[in-house]
Amino acid sequence: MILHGYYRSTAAWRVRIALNLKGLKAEHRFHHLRRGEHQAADYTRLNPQGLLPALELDEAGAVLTQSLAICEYLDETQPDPPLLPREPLARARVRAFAQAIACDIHPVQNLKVLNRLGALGLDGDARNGWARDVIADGLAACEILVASGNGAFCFGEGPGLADLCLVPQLYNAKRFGVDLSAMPRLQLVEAACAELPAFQAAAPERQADAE
Ligand SMILES: N[C@@H](CCC(=O)N[C@@H](CS)C(=O)NCC(=O)O)C(=O)O
Repeated sequence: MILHGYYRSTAAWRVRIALNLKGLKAEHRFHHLRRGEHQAADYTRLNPQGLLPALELDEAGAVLTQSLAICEYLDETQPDPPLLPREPLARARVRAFAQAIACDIHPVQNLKVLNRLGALGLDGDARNGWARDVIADGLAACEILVASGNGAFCFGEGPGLADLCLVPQLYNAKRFGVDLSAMPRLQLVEAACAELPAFQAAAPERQADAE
């Protein structure tokens, strides 16, 4: 498999964690986001959205896009250890948490949105303030979604889809200066994930293209 990513792409980071949790190897190809390499024709042929990540499978010509779809594909083809619980209600709760981040927080603070805000006249401070506010609002809701849990991870005693979305999003939260003090449960989960080699090896600073 070939994973197309960038060290600081939080969506690619989710897939790196999933691959590591499953013990799956992939070749890594890097596309520099700030230099716009994800918009080059040889990449948009793979992902017409021009977004990272994309996963080229060993099956000739098969390419997967969208990090959550990729993680669920990996979970279905390599079920052990599971990224989702088996029971439907519990599965729906984990997916809801993951989507709260991947569908409702991350896209609003994504590079192309910040660039567009810049083009509309917002200066750097205002753009960063935008990102900080949307991440803070979204993560405050995430804290409530997992507040009643008492496992080490978002939903129980093992890491899964929710955790692999949370950790990269917390990294972005810190980058943009979000105050996490009112989110103790999210911070505990982050600390538990940080103990695991699968999360450690997926961290941006451990990637070959890290700057
Ligand atoms: N929903 C997509 C989001 C992918 C995405 O937005 N990736 C970012 C990097 S984290 C990207 O490629 N951004 C390029 C841009 O904003 O121009 C997924 O989960 O895969």
